[in-house]
Amino acid sequence: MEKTYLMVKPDGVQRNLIGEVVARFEKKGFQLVGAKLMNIPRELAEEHYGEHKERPFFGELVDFITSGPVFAMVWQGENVIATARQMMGATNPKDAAPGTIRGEYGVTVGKNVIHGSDSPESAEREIGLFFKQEELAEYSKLINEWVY
Ligand code: RTP
Ligand code: MG
Repeated sequence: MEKTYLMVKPDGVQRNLIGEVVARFEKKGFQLVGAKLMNIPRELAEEHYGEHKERPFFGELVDFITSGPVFAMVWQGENVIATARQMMGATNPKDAAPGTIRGEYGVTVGKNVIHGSDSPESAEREIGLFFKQEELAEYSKLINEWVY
C-alpha cells in the first residue's frame, strides 16, 4: 500500500491543530501507520529540505522547522501521496483553496501548518529520514472493504 510522510509543522503544533489534521486524514479513509512528536535536529532539517538548499529562504525554513516540536506521521492508502497534497492545498495559504488544510488554517507561506511528501521518491526518502522500520505499524487487515 502506498505510504506518505506528513508532518504538522511547529506553527500547527503550537496552535493545537494536530487533532484537526489527524482527523481529516482519518475521516478520509487513510490509515495512520506511524506518529511521533519530536524536535527536529538542525542536521535532519537541512537534509529533509535539501532540495531547497540554494533558495534564499533556506535558512529561515530550517530555523522555523527546528523552532519547536513537529508531529511526524506516516499514512497509507491508495494514492495517498497525491491526495494528501490536494487535502493540504497550495504551498502559499493565500492561494490554497477553501476547505484545504492550508486554505482553512494558514495565512503566510512560511507558516503553512503542514508538510507532505510530493512524490513516491520523496515519500520513501522522508519516511526513512524520520522513522525506523520498527516504528511503523502493520495492520492485520490492510484493506478496509468499507473504504475500498
Ligand atoms: P512542504 O515541502 O513544506 O510540504 O511544502 P511544499 O512542498 O508545498 O513547498 P516547497 O516548494 O517544498 O517549499 C517548502 C517550504 O518552504 C517554504 N517556502 N517559503 N518564502 C518563500 O518564498 C517560501 N517558499 C516556500 C514553505 O513553508 C514551504 O512549505
Ligand atoms: Mg515540498
